[in-house]
Amino acid sequence: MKKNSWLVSAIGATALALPAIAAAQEITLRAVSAFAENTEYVRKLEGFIKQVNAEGKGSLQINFIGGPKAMPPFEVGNAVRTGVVDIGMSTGAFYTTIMPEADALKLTQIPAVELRKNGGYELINRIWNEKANMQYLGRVIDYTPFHLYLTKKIDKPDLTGLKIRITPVYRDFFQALGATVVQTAPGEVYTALERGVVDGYGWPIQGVFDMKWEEKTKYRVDPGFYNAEVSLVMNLDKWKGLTRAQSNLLTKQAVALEGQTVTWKKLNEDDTKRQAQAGIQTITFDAATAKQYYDKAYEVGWASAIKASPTYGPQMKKLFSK
Ligand code: 173
Repeated sequence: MKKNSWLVSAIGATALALPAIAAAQEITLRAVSAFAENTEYVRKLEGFIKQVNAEGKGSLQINFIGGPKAMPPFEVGNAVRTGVVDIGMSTGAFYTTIMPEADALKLTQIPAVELRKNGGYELINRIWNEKANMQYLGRVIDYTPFHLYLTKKIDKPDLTGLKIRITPVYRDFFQALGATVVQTAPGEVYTALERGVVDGYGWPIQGVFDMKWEEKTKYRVDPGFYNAEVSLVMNLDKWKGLTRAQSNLLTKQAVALEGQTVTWKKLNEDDTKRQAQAGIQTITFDAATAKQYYDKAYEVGWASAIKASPTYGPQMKKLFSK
């Protein structure tokens, strides 16, 4: 009885909604971010969503659910894989439990715009499709190195006796330099510094101020290394269910977003100055030591990527390196 009356009213509602049949075909994708709402990453994501929603009226809309308050950062990848959400903005380091290859995007030495042309994106999507049930849509940040930030001074690249906050991005490199490592989400860095649980942390050159880490940071070690990666990924089944017009719109706006990644150069310069103004001192090494430090980051990074993925590691190295 109940079921039938529901059916009848459902039919009634459909009949009433008939004039709006075109609107009924519009789909709304749910997006989450592994990074907090007040970051530049989310500002870029919001710009992307605004463009998609403006152009996708009647066809495709994106609803931004939120950042780490809505979903723990290290769970975003899996939520995209399983379809709990449709689109995630995250970094490969946050979903290495799905596939170790994800973290290799930090090793790209050529910008995303070129990876779209040299076969890099085909390889990425072969891997992301096959191993993570994800479509890789595009990169949000480029041209941006990671750095080691410290509360204690060092005079050579030796981290013996220091506890450093990491994610998989920095693990092998900092361990190779002798550090004891502690993995945390970005949201836990401030407290870890405050309580002396860590003597430093890895982070890109930009964004230290978003969570007030300058209050607890005394030194930045130069040079930076790797290429910070934050990207948009989408559930593969959802992607395959899109019409050509819908998927083209997402690709077009992802390409447009990548076209804007040059703005990171300016953002990075601004934050470098701001760090100095905030009293963060720079630790540098002599030229030969600096080169060794930088080269070691890549040596260790690729060695571990290839060990974790003997098939795809070498292919990624070939296409991602200068
Ligand atoms: O949390 C991190 O330090 C991290 O892995 C990361 C990756 C890309 C951008 C910013 C942070």
